[in-house]
Amino acid sequence: MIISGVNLYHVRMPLVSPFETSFGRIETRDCVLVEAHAGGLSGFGECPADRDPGYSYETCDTAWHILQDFLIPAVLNQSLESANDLQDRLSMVRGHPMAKAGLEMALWDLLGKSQGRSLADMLGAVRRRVEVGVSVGIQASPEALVEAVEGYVSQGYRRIKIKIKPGRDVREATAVRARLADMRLQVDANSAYSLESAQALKGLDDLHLLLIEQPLAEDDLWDHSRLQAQFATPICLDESILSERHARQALEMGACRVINIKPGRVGGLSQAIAIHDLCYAREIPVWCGGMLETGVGRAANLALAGLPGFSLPGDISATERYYTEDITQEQFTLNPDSTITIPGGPGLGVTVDREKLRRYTLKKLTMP
Ligand code: NPQ
Ligand code: MG
Repeated sequence: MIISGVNLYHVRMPLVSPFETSFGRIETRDCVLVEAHAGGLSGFGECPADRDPGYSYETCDTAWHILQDFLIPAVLNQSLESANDLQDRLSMVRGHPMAKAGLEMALWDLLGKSQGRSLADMLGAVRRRVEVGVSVGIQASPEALVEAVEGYVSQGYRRIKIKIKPGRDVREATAVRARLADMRLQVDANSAYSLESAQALKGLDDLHLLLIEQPLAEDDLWDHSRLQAQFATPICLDESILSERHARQALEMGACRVINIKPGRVGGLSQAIAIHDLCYAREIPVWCGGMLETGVGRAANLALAGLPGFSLPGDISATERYYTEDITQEQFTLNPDSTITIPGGPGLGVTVDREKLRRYTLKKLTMP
């Protein structure tokens, strides 16, 4: 497979409602879409960097620069038979995992289309539908949060994650638990606490949560291991885990008991699979995170979550939870059992709607 050309699209899509986390609030979602051409086929990938460096240091503009000036030149007109071939070509770029992940995903889509195989099949998925939950942003009050959560429960979601930050944590989680005694419930702090300020979270330990996600800084495995020793509830790491090596070290250190896997954060689907395989062999539960993806990234997340070790519901909600209209012809819907069906067509199994892509594109680049 020889990639003869690549298009980049900086896309901005309006959200159904604002999404607030400990690092900020957004009303529109930006991302970079990568379209790679080979042998008359076109493959799409999604780089889930945001406009601002809140979740990670990468932004749409840094990803654009790294893709345009380093990653795409390294793969154009090279013979690539696998994601590993591609990653070998990209290994001279330090960091920038989301930029790499977008390009790798486009290659997987091309490989699948050329072989007539679905991504789920190529990755080793063992199911056709995956259990999913919903991530609920910080709301104006605990009452407003309970109301928002109940709305999602009535739509059929059977696992709820609430975003927390200092001062907006135990009271919020307690209010949701009081209303939903048996709901699978978890919280995500997006790195907003220190070992000291996280003492305020002790009350969470009585709420039968599935997990507490990323309470401390992304570069702080050690304090996570000290915090985990103080909590019965499993700590789950998200931002801290950028590679299989990080995952192994975090587990060996006791910094977490669960891992959230996102292809973008770890540099691509191939590294996501490596982390899955490590955790599966050690019987460590993993689940697929979400980055408010378009239909392109959502399709890849669904295929990944089909692997056998994904034993907890993913942050892969129905399209309508985030967008009134997506740039793919396919819109993902929630099945009555809180699952979403993995696409079965070749590659990602989605078709980008060219007219909608044009409508939401701020900037386009064609290489060479
Ligand atoms: C998480 N995702 O698990 C992330 C947070 C996240 C679904 O909670 C723009 C603005 C992009 C905010 C991507 C969910 C974002 C964002 C991810 C938040 O930590
Ligand atoms: Mg998270």
